[in-house]
Order: sequence, then structure tokens, then C-alpha cells
Amino acid sequence: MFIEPVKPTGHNLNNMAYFPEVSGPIPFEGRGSKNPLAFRHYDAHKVIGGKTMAEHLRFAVCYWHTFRGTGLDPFGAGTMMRAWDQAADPMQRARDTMDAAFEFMSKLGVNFWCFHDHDIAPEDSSFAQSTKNLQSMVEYASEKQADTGIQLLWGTANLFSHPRYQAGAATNPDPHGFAYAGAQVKRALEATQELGGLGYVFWGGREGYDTLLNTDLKREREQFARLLWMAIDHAKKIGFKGQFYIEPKPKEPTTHQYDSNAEACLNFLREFDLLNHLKLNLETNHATLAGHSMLHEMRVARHADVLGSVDANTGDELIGWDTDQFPTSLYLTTEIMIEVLKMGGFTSGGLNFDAKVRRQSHEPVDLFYAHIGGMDAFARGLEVAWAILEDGRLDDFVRTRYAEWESEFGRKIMESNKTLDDLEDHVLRHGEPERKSGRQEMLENLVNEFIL
Ligand code: XLS
Ligand code: NI
Ligand code: NI
Repeated sequence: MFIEPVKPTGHNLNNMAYFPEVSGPIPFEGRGSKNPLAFRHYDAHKVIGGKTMAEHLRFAVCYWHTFRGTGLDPFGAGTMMRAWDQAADPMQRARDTMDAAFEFMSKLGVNFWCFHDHDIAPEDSSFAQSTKNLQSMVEYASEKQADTGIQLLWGTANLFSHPRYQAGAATNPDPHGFAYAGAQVKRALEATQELGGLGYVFWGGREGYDTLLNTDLKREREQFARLLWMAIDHAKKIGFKGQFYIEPKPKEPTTHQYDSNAEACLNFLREFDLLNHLKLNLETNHATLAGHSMLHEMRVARHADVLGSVDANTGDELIGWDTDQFPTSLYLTTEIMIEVLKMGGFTSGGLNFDAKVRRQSHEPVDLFYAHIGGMDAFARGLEVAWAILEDGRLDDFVRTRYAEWESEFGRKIMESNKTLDDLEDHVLRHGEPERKSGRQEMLENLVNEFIL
């Protein structure tokens, strides 16, 4: 599906007030540009391998960090200057925030956005009133989408911020807590459907435990699967055709989260027969917290055919938190794009900047610098990844490394025609296997050949 990069209309621009530093769409100026508010690599219309950069990359802006993030950290208050977050009435604040969001996304030139229910609509004194707020904001968002052509990549429910979820949402020891989570998922799913969302994400922020002393791990995992099945059934009922995703993360906020990494998620999906219904939404900083590279997580998911979407961010190697920084490393974006290209490109998914500006980057214009940098890093990563795959030497090396497995001897082992007795015979006849260099440094140089 090709989506034209958004061009704000004159009419829209007149109403655009929150980002006065940026008058129109961020231009592509190419490598030599010294303009910090221009792209150097991201040229939405540039064709690589038959698809435009916009089609390959499918950038999305995340509502929570970008428009609702305050800069609060465990040691200090919020720092962000946010003119859209000032009105006394929470619903007015929600509308102002949405005005700012669509102004920002139009000017940036992204085609997608992502949200949690309570990012866009304030939670109220009762569930019924919270639902009314959500419905009203969904109407507002749907006008904005129609105005700008921006689409919803995925929606989700915030099942982790409210104190009622302190002991978990789906994995709550109390079925009344489970019910609240279910009701919220129902409404968030309907909101996503209403907005034509291409997907729906489950990130288990509180679906884990702080201590096993008080936890029935077996039951909690079953409960979690049950909620997913209920969501799948509801999707069928309302005709929601979008893709469901589960987002792995090993810890934070809980000590141990059940969806700890791609392989744990795969085990969970297989165990509860959910593999045909959910794919993975992988996030770089979560891979880091799990002690894996993003490349590892991407590859595991791709091989199992569950690589769905990416939360594009990065962590800080010196801080052990989910710092959710904007991705700037070409090694990282190249690795991600190699896997995306190898799976044949995104279908329902995309690259969602689940990332926040640093606490000291408190001005609205910093949001532009952050996203422009992330988009440029991915555009360049795409070019490098494409060039590496076209060059073919990296893939050839790996193929050659395993070539003996294609020999008669190798094939017979794998086709179960050989026993341990046969292997012993073989060793007695052939002696030591030949050692071959893994050539790691040479291959690192090969990658650098394309990046430098
Ligand atoms: C938090 C998660 C969250 C999900 C959406 O660490 O990344 O932002 O992407 O609930
Ligand atoms: Ni995320
Ligand atoms: Ni995260």
C-alpha cells in the first residue's frame, strides 16, 4: 500500500500555532545541508528496490512520549514547555494536544501515529465517563486524520498507569481487576477500529511480578492468554481486521515480565495456540534490557514469521533503564533494515518512534530535531542495508560457512538417516574436523565499507 507523504494544506497551516519555528513540511535538502530542520537522507519519494523510502520505512509518531511526556524522572519534576498542555479543562487540553499532534506530524511528513486510550482522552471519575471522553476524542482524531491523510498504525490501552493495575491487568490476582482491563481493551480496540487502525498492541507493563513469594505464575500466564483470546473474539465480533501484536520487555515496571523477549513470547504464543493471531512489536531498548541485540530479536521473530512492527528507539549503555532515546546509530538502523528487507518489508507494521526527548531538550522544536535525526538514521540505514544485500558478500560468506551441510554427509544427518554409531564411525575414519576462521573482523570491515 502506498501512502503519499503528507502535505499540509494552506488551510491547515493557518491553524498551526504550536510549532511556529517550523513553517511548512520539513524539506529534503540532501547530504551537504547545514539546516538542522531539513532531512539529509530521508527523501520520501526516493525509490529503492521498487519502493519509495516512505513505503519502506512507514514512520509513526508516538503520542505518549511526544505529546504527553513531561520530562518527569524519579528525581525531579517535569521540564517540558508544552503550550498545548495548559488549559484548565482536561477535555480542552486533550483537544489542544491533538491539534499540536497533527500539526507536528503534518509538518514532519510522517504517515502514521500510535496511541494509548488515555494518551488521547483523559480518564474520568467513572468508566462510562472515560468511555465518553474517548469516543469524543476519537471523533476529533478522525477529522484530523481525514484532513491530513495521516493513518493510525496501531492503538492500545494503557493497562499500567492507574493504581488499580498495581498487581497486574490481565494477570491481576482479582478477576475484578481483570474485568476492568478487559473493558478497557474492548473500548480501545473499538477506538482503533473506528480510526481505521492497522494494528493493536499488547505491551504487558504490569503483566509480571515483583516477587514470586506472592505470585501464582502458572495461573497468571493463563489469565494473560485468556485476555488475548477475548480480544481476538471481540475483534471478530466487531469486524476488526487489523494485526494484533505483543511487545516483549523483560522488566520495568515489574521485576520480571512474562513477555520477556522474542523467544519467551514465541513460547507463550505457541503454548496458548495464539501464534496465528499475534505478531511481535519489537523495541530496541527492550532488547537491550533483555540482554540481546535488536538484531537478535528481529532475526528470531523473522524466522518464526512473527516480525510485525518495530518501536524504534535506543537505550543508553551506561544507564540500565528503558531510556527510550531517539535512534541515531547507523549500525543499529542498518541491522534493523536488513531484517525488514529480508522479510520482504513491513505489511501492517512500521517504525514507531517510541522515544522521548531528553529532559533538558524541553522546547517544542527539540521534538523536530529528534524525529528528523531518527528518520535520517533509518533512511541511511535502509540505503546501507539495501547495498549490503545487493552486494551479496555477507550472505555468501554465511552460505559458504554452512556449505558442508549441503553435502551428502550433512544432509543425511539432518534427514535422520544417521545415528550416533554412524557419527563415531565417521570420526574414526576422518579424524579431526578442519577449523575455519569465523572472520568476524573482516565482516565488520565489510559492513563499515558501506557505512563509512
Ligand atoms: C514501554 C512500552 C510502551 C508500549 C506501548 O516500555 O514500550 O510504550 O510500546 O504500550
Ligand atoms: Ni514500545
Ligand atoms: Ni519501552
